[in-house]
Order: sequence, then C-alpha cells, then structure tokens
Amino acid sequence: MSARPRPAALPRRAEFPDGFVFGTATSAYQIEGQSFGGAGPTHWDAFARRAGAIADATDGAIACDHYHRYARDLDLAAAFDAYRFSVNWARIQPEGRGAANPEGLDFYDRLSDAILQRDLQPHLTLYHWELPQALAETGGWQNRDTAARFGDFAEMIMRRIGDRMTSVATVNEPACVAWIGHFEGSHAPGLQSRAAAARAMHHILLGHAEALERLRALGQRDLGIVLNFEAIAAVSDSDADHDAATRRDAIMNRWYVEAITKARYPAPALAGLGGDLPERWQDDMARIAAPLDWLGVNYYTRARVAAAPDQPWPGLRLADGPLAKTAMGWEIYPEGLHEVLMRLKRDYIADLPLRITENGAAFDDRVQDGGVADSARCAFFAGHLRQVLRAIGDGVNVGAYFAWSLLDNFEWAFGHEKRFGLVHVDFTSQKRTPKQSYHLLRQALA
Ligand code: IFM
Repeated sequence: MSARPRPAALPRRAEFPDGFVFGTATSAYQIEGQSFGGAGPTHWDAFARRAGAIADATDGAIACDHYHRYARDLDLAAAFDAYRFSVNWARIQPEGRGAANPEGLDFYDRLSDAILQRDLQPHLTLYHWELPQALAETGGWQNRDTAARFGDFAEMIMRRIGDRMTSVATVNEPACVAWIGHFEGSHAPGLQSRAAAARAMHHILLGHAEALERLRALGQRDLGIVLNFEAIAAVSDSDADHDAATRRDAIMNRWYVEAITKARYPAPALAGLGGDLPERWQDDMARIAAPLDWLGVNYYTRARVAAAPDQPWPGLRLADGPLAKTAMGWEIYPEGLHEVLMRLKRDYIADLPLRITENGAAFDDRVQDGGVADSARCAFFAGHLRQVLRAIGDGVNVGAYFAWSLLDNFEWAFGHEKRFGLVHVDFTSQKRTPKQSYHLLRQALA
C-alpha cells in the first residue's frame, strides 16, 4: 500500500471515563435495500421519483444491500463497543398500519441476535425518516393520526426485539424531518410550506410522546430521543443578522429540546409558527415533556446566519463560512460540539445522560492500493473527540460517542455521492473496504 499522510492523533480510550461507550451508527433506509423482504414503499421512494430531488437520481431500493449482507457488516461494527441502528416502519407495516410483515419482524429478530453475538450493545432508533407512503398519502406528519400509528408500530416492533435492546430512541432528528422535509423541501415529503412545517414540528413530537408511553407501558428501559444541534453564528454584529440567527436557533435547536424539557416552544419560533400549529397544541405539551432516560446529540457543523428581509418568515439565509469544509460544504467546527454540550447542560438537561449519537464527515474518498487514505476524516474525529473530552472535563455527563457512519450509504437528497462511512462501499460490486479512519479509530479505542 502507498505511504499515507499521518493524521492528527486520536484520543485514546484511556483518556475517557471508565465505561464510556464507542460505537458506529447507521439507519435502515440508508443501508438495508427497500426492495428486499416485503417492505412497503416509503415517502422517500416517492420523493426520489421526482426529477432533480436526488442528486444522482438514485433511491434506497438497494443501498448497501445490508438486508442480505448484515452479518459481514456487523463483523466490521464489532471493532467497537456498540452499534446504533434503526428499524424501518414500512418493513414492519408495509401500509403503515395493520398486520405485521413477518419477514420484516424476522429480519430484525436475526439482526438483533447477530448484534449480540458479536458482543455489541444494540442501540435502536424507531424512526429514522422512512415514513410508509400510505401514511404520507393521508397527510404524513401533518396528520395527528400519524403519531398514534407510530405508537402502534413502536409497540409492535418492541414486543418482538425489545428484550435485546440496550437503549431505544423514538425519533432521529425531528428538526430535519419537519423543517427540511416540510419547509425547505429538500427531504421527503418535499413540501415548502410554513403551515405544513408547523404541524409536522408538533406532530413528530406527539409521535415521540406516543411511542414513549407505549414503551414505558411495556417496561422497556433506557428510552430517549435523538436531536440534531448546530452551532449558530450571525454573519455580522448587526441587529438584523443577530435576530435572524436567533430565529434559526429557535427553529432548529431550541424547538425540540425546549418542548421535551420545559413543555413549551421557544418564543422566536412561535412568533412565526404559532398561528399554524394544530388547535389546542398546548394540551399535548405535558405528554411531550415526559421524563427521558437520556438524550442523543447529533452534531456536524455550525450555521452562519444572515438576515434576508426579502424572504418570507423566518427571513434568513445560510452564508458560507471561512473554515475548512467537508464534502457537504459544511464547516468543520469541533468547538461547536463543546458549545452545544455546555449549553444543553446549562439551559436544559442538567445531568441527564447525554450520548453523542452521530458525528462524522463526508469526504471524496477513493480506494487506492486496496485502502482509503481519509486523513481528513481522521482529523475530524480527533478534533471532535477532543471536544467531547473537554466537555466531560467541564462536568457534562456524556457517556457514549457514535461515529456516523459505519458504511458509506444512501445520503438522502445527495444519493450515493456523499460518503460518510468508516467503511467504503462500492455500490456496483457492494465490496466493503475499511478506510484508514476505521483502522485508526479501532486502534485508538482498543
Ligand atoms: O446521513 C444523515 C443521517 O441520516 C442523519 N444525520 C445526518 C447524517 C449526515 O447527513
């Protein structure tokens, strides 16, 4: 193999508190292959058929063919302590309601056993974005009934595999589901409507509450939700830019964490969305704020925000930043992870256990001489893990870190073009090639 540049040193396991858990994360639609095993269509399949919706005009029909290759994939995941994965609602209930697809239940049964056989802790997410298309057609997350259907699904799958899960998260990144899917329109279902976004922002949290109640009733332990946070910076000192940053922060960062910890929505977001929320939304807030056992934090970048008075509410735009960027065009800002963790402790959760449930970067990786020299990704992990250590030193209760992602996968609107994996996937041959980051993380955390 050719000589490779030496990446920044990764922290060693011994620098973390005893019992700190390292893992990798994936999600169902991004890796499994929706066309296998009797899964029903999802709103991502419908969205992917729209011209221009997905950068390379692909969808999740095959993805990483993990449905058939899960055993080998889990062998790779077994280099770490834990594996975060999600279940695919439309694989369990192809119509989003009613009887289960036995093949789907059997698949997750086998998968759960295979995770445990490799001495990996299974950390499950119930909803990582693949809404069954039948439910999308009755309004999706705009429809209050979807929250109750999600509760049914949660109960159905947990009755089958709940006994083997270390932890369960209800929803992954509700901000992306609601805002990017219903206001910005670049994720399924591809709407661009403030009213649709407001309803989805409330109903996805109601779905979280429904699932949480059903799981508590089943006696399921270690329950949480996974929220994405971005560091926020106004592009200038002007009042207008600061106000725009405050609105963005309220929509993307504060809405969900404030709801689940304080049973309220933040005023700068309510100012624009309040009139579009479902009637009597206040009556749901106590349920939405039911106590959790842990909070998952996904962190990737910072948003630089400028006022855009010519645009409809929230009247802002995201501006390019001066820092080095990943292939997504996202600024690499490890200090932002420390900022987010300190703020959560100070303003929202005190000592509630936190897990970093996603952190990672896409780069233009190439297989050369049988390996992938992804030193930029190694440096990314090194920088962010240092900030986790710093936050722990500053008293934040962080107990786990999951790298996003185990495998290159279907990166939503970017199709298969953006590679976040520790393991390279050739989407033609389905060959897996562990990257330098995989080898170095494994050594550092041995
Ligand atoms: O791939 C996604 C994942 O599904 C949710 N969090 C962000 C990742 C990178 O964009």
